[in-house]
Amino acid sequence: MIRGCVAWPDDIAEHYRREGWWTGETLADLLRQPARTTPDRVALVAGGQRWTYAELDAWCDRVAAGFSALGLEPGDRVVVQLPNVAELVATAIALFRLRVLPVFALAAHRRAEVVELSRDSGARVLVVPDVHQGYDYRNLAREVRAAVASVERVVVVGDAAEFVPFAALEAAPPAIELVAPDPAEVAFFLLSGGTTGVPKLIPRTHDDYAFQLRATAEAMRFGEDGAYLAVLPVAHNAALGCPGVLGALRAGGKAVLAASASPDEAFPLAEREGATLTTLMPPLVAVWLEFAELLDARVPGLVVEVGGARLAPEQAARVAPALGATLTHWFGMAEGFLSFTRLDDPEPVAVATQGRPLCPGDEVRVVDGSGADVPPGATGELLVRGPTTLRGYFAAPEHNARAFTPDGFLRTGDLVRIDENGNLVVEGRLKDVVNRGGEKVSAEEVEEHAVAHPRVRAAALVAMPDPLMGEKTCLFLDLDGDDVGLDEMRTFLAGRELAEFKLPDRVERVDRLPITAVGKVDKADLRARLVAGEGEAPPEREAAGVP
Ligand code: OOB
Repeated sequence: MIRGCVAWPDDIAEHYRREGWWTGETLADLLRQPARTTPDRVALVAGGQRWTYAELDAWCDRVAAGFSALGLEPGDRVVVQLPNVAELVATAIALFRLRVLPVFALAAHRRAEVVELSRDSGARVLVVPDVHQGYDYRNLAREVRAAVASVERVVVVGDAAEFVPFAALEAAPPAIELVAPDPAEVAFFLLSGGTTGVPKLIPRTHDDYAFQLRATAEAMRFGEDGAYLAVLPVAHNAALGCPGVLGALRAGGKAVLAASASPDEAFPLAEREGATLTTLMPPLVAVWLEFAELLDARVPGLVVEVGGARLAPEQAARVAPALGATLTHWFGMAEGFLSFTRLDDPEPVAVATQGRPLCPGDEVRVVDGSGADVPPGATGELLVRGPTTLRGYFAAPEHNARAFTPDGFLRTGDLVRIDENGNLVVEGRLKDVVNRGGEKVSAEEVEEHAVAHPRVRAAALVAMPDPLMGEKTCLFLDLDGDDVGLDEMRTFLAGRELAEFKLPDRVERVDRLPITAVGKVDKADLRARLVAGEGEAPPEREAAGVP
C-alpha cells in the first residue's frame, strides 16, 4: 500500500477473500484472457476506429513500454485528463500493467483543479489532449508544469508542441519486464464529488475494483456479447467501471466510446454497434426522452443505467415506453458504494428507488444527527462499509477523522431511507455540495474562489431548483462597494481557471449573509429565499445555456 492510503483491516480483507468477492484478480490482466481466447473479437470502438482484443492488448503493452521509458516506476502517479478517446483506455490499462497509478481528471477540469490534484497526488506525468472542444490543454499543461514541481513530463494526444507526443510512447521498444501488481495495492485514484475546498483523492485497489467490474457486469447480464456505449465521461466511475468501459473489456464484450451524448449521434451509434448497455445522468435522460418522443426514435434492447443525481419518478416511468429500453436506477459514488435496481425488479421499484447494494458484504447504516440508528423506514444519513468502499481518502488524515466513523464506516453525507422491501431511497443531502445534474459542485470550493474578488466580503453557494438540471447554483454575495453581476462573477471565476460547470448560474446580493445560532452561514434560509422567489433574478441575469 503506498503511503497515504488506508488499507482494510486484515481480518476484514480476509473475510472479503473467503467470501469470494476479492479473488486476487488485477486490472493489469483486464484484457489478457479475451486476448487469448477471442483475439479477433472487437474490443474497442472509438473515433471511427476499431481494435480487436489482440490489437488492444498489444497496444497497451507498447504504451506501457513507452511510459516506462519516461522513467516511471511502480507507485508513481500520473494525472490522466482525456476525453472519451481510445488513448484514455490504452493509457489506463498500460499504467495498471506498470503499477503506475492513474489519477482520472475530467476533461472539464481547468487549471485550478488540475494543479491541486497534481500537487496532492505528487504526479510525475500529466496526460492531456492537444485541443478539445476549443480548449487548448497544452496551455493548461504549461501552467501545471510551472506550478507543480513534481510534474516532470507532459504527454499530449495529438499535436504535442514542446511535449511528448502520445504516438512516441508507442514507438518505444516493447518487451519490458512487467511485475504483476499485488491485488491489495492501489490501482488508481478517482476524484471525490467532495465537500471540502479541494476534491479529495479516492484510492481504488485491484481487489475492490476488479470485484466491482465483475459484479456489476453480472448484475447487468453483460457478457461477451454485450456492447457498452460510453456517452458519459469515461474518467468518471459511472462510465469507467459500473461495469462501464473497463467492465465491458473484462467481460470480453465491446466498449464503444461516443464522442457526444447527444441523441442524434448516440442513437445511430447505439444501433450500428448493437449497444446493450449505457449509463446516463438525469439531464441526459430528459434530452433522450424528448428526442425519442419527438422523432419516434427508439433504442431497443438497450439497458439504461441512470444515476448520479435525483431522477424524477415521472421521468423514470417514461424511459421504457419512450426509449424502448430497460431502466435500472443507480445510486453510486466514486468512494465505492453502489446501490441499484436489478433487471428483474418490478417497474415501480426501478422507477422510485435506487435498489439494493451491490454486494451482500456491503454494510449499510442509516443514522440520526447523534449517530444512532434511526427506526426502520426513517430517513437519516447513510453510512457505508464494504468490499468496494474506501477506508480513507489519500493523504488526508484530518479529513478522514471526520469522514469515517472510528469503526470504518464512510459518512456519505447523503440522506436516505430503506423502504419495506429493503430498497434504498435517496431523500436529500447533508453535505454542502450542489448536484448540478450529476456534476458535483463543492460550495466551499466556489466560495473560496469568489472571496478572492476584491469587492466580495463573503460568499455562499446554494442549490436552486431547476427543471432540467435538478439543481443549479446561486451564489449569494456580501459586497463592499458596487454590484458584482453574474457576468462579472462568472468571468472572474473563469479567469481563475475553474471548471465551467462550477461557475454560478445566478448571483444575488445580500446585505449580510444570514447566520445560524452556532454562527454558521444559514444556507437553509438562503435556499428558502430562492424557493419563495424572493429577490427573483430578472431573466438577463440567468446564465444562458445548459451544457
Ligand atoms: C456518482 O458518483 P459521484 O462520486 O460523482 O457522486 C456521488 C454522489 C452521492 O454521494 C450522491 O450525493 C449523489 O452523487 N448521487 C445521487 C444519486 N446517485 C449519486 N443523488 C441522488 N440520486 C441518485 N440516484 O454520481 C455515481 C457513481 C457511480 C454510479 C453512478 C453514479
